[in-house]
Amino acid sequence: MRFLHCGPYRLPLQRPLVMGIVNLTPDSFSGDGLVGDVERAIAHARAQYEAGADLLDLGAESSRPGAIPTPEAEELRRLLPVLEEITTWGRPISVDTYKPAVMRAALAAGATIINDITGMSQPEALAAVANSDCAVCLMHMQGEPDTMQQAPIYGDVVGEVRAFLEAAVNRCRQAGVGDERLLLDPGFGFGKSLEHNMTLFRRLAETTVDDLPLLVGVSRKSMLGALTGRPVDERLPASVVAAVLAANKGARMLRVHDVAATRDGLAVWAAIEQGD
Ligand code: 8Y7
Repeated sequence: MRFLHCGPYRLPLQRPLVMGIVNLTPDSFSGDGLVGDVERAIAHARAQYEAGADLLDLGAESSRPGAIPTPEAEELRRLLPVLEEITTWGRPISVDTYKPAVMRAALAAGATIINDITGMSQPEALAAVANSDCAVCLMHMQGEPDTMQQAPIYGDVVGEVRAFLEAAVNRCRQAGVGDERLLLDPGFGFGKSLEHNMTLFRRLAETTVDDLPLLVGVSRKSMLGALTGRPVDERLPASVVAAVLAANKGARMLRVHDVAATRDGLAVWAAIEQGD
C-alpha cells in the first residue's frame, strides 16, 4: 500500500483523502474568513476534523483572483497562534504558503505539509522543505494571483501544466525530497479560463508525473459559479459533484470547505464504484 509521508504521519493513499480548508484570511473568497479570532479558527479546525477531514489546510494569505500579497509578518501573526494549538492534536496539518520564512516557521510549529501554490519556485522554499521531512504539494499556477485571471493563455493546457509539474518534481528530487513526500495539483482556477479548467478536469490523469498522487481543489470555485450561475454560498452541491468526479478520475486528495457533504458523496461513489 502507498502512503504519503508527512513528518511522523503516514496517510494511506488507497481511498481519496479529504483535506478540510481552514481560512485565516479577512477576505476569504468563500466567505469563511476567520482573521482576528483565534478561538473561532480553532473551533472551525476541530469541526472540520469532526466532520471527517483526514487533514487540514491552513491558509493566512488570500490567493483569490485579484488578491494582493500579504506581508510576511501579517501572515505569521494570523497563522502561528492557530497552528501552535492544532498541531498538538496528533494529525497532519498543511500550511498554504509560498514564502520560505513562513514555511520555516510553520514547520517549526509542527506543520507537516507545505502547500505551495507556486510549486516550489523559490530556491529558498526548496531548502526550507528539504531540511525537514514534511510532505509538499506542488501546484501549477500561470502568473500571480493579482493578475492571473486577466488573460490566461496556453497552447496545450494539459501539456504545459504537466511540464511545469514535472520540472517542479525534478527540483524537489534534486533537493532530496523523495517521491513519497510529493503531491501534485493542476491548480484549478489559477491562471485558467473555464475552458482550461474543464480540459484539465476531463484529462486529470494526464497531469500527473510518474503516478504521483494528485490533489484537486475546486470547492466553491468560480468555475462552479460559471457552470451553475450560483453565488459562492450556494455552490455546495456543485462542489460535491466535482469532488466526486475528481475522485473518479483518480484524485487522491480533495481540498474542500464542506467536509461532511464531501465525505457523503465519496462514500456513495466508493460503494458503487469500488464495492466498499
Ligand atoms: C487551491 C489551493 C487555493 C487549490 C491547492 C480557493 C490554497 C483558492 N486553491 N491549494 N489553495 N490547490 N493545492 O478557492 O486548488 O480555495 S485558494
